[in-house]
Amino acid sequence: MTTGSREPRGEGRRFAIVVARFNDFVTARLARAAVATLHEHGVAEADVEEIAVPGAFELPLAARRVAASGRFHAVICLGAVIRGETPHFDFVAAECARGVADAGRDLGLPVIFGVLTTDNPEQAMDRAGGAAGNKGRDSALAALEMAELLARWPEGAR
Ligand code: INI
Repeated sequence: MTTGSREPRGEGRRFAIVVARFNDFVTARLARAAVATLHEHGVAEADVEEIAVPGAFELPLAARRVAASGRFHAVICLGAVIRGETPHFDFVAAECARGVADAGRDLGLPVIFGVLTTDNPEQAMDRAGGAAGNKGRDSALAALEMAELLARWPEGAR
């Protein structure tokens, strides 16, 4: 038997969306889709809070603080790291991915990695409502599903 829902409901649950301003021509589209998806699944307007940070590198610290507040059932991190001429991309992308994963594990809360890492702006736009879907929507669905899963599997004694 497999449990877990592809159509998770969000009534009564609260979500934070931490979104990087860097490459906001992409990240604004991710955030819009994430908010819309949460509402489509029953999350009330007052139960979604958007928090902006300068860039993807700042997502882990902000997500950790927001998750630690105890006010949310999941935190969704959104960003777009687009490869340039320098190795900066690799540092930002790697630190962001590791930091977001650590925040979720350390705090025992779903902290969703909705950060695009692409070679160019076209690939990013494709994944922000273009031909390849919208990472913001996918991230909201992951947050809803994980919030539901953790409600079903509360922390045990060990
Ligand atoms: N931040 C991003 O979110 N995406 C990028 O593509 C990016 N690049 O390529 O530089 C980026 N850099 C800024 C970084 O996230 C920090 O905000 C900055 O280094 C200050 O700590």
